[in-house]
Amino acid sequence: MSNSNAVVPNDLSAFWMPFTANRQFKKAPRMFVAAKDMHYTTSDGRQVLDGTAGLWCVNAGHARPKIVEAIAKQAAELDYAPAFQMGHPKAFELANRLVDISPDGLDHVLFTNSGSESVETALKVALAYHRVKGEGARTRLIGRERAYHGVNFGGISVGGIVTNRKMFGTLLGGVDHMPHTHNLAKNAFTVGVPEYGTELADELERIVTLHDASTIAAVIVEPVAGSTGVLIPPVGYLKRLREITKKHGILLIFDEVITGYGRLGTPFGADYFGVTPDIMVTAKGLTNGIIPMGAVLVSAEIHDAFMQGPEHVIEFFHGYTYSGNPVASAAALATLETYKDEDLLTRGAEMGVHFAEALHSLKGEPHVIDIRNIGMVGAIELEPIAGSPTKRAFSAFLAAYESGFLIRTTGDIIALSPPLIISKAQIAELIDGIRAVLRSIE
Ligand code: PXG
Ligand code: PLP
Repeated sequence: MSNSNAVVPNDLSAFWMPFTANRQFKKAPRMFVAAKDMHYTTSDGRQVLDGTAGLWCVNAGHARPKIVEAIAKQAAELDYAPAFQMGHPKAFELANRLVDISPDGLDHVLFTNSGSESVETALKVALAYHRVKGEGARTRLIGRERAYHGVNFGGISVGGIVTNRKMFGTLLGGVDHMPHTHNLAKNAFTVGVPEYGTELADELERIVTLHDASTIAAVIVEPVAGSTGVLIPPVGYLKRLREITKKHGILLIFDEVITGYGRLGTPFGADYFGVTPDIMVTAKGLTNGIIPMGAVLVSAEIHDAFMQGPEHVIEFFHGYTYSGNPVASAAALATLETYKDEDLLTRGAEMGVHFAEALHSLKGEPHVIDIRNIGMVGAIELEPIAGSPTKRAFSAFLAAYESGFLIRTTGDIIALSPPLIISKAQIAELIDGIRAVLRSIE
């Protein structure tokens, strides 16, 4: 059965939804049919305040005119150009703009279509880099417990979320993991960056000693672990990782799929923490979520290592049909312009202070065992219902949706990451909405 004009589809069975409780959803669907600025419109005509920038990606808010217009114009002018052995101007322009706004030392860009593809690209660049340098024994990849690096095989191998890994066999070989840095006993209710746990970075030294540096290609971390529940690194932790990787000739990859494009109140997490990686993985906010696209930035040293041999030979055997797609490039350029027009890459620094204050006012509300924040990201960790983990947070999600707020939950943690255009009044509205939800659920 199908009815292409229906606002609400009449048969939901064909679409196997991603990361969704499909059977439960299809019994009581939640559908968005429109969006503008800070709000979604539901299929039953209600306005929902977007507390999560979609899935952490709509940083400039919804349906921004410059971006919408750029897409329409580009689609009519040059819809597609082959990505391999051909070019089009906007992909080059975009790469230059990205190099301009990213930390010094990241000078070249590879385009992808998602965060997951950006992660795979980064891992492959790291492995191939050592090989072209004559250090082909450096094949190990080091990730971290509780990390999310997308859902492809490389990403789940270096990732540290058990449910995303356990069904899928042996994954990549030669991967090890550092411990995560979350510590409720020591750091609960910290405002901003937590004090305790810097020495956990030294676990990397232990892993290097175990395997020998000569076997390790790269370390990949999210500057702030997002998907797993907003785990903010202890003070000095990322600097320490940088020192250790540099000392041992190991590449440091920052997965900035969430922390990139203004989320922390700085253009990138690297800027916030004053640590420049060798490779930076981005996606999401690059196009404001409107067209799938990712970008991986690499140092000149990495890029230049590949630029050898006969000039007619392909230097790196990797790429996607849609790498640097013209419409995606146009969307990204218009997104970066919108960020610039409205200072959105740094607006979170000031707004984050109001956001933190409002968020931490939830301390003492029912079920709340931790609150944490950085830039325009926040998390409220709830005491799980004994024997039914995730149930309480999911009830909060449903209650929030019913009362007009989109929040995100992972485990028993509520994560917030509103569009960076949010006003002070809307921050207050969102937090008061969550307060009411916490008081209403079991
Ligand atoms: N790396 C990081 C750090 C991410 O957060 C990815 C890679 C993968 O990106 P793609 O575009 O392939 O999904 C992500 C994505 C959530 C949530 O609510 C988080 C993500 C995606 C969907 C939901 O926590 N992160
Ligand atoms: N599978 C097949 C059969 C293909 O021909 C291609 C690309 O040509 C792919 C997968 C990869 O698709 P993409 O380049 O969109 O990642």
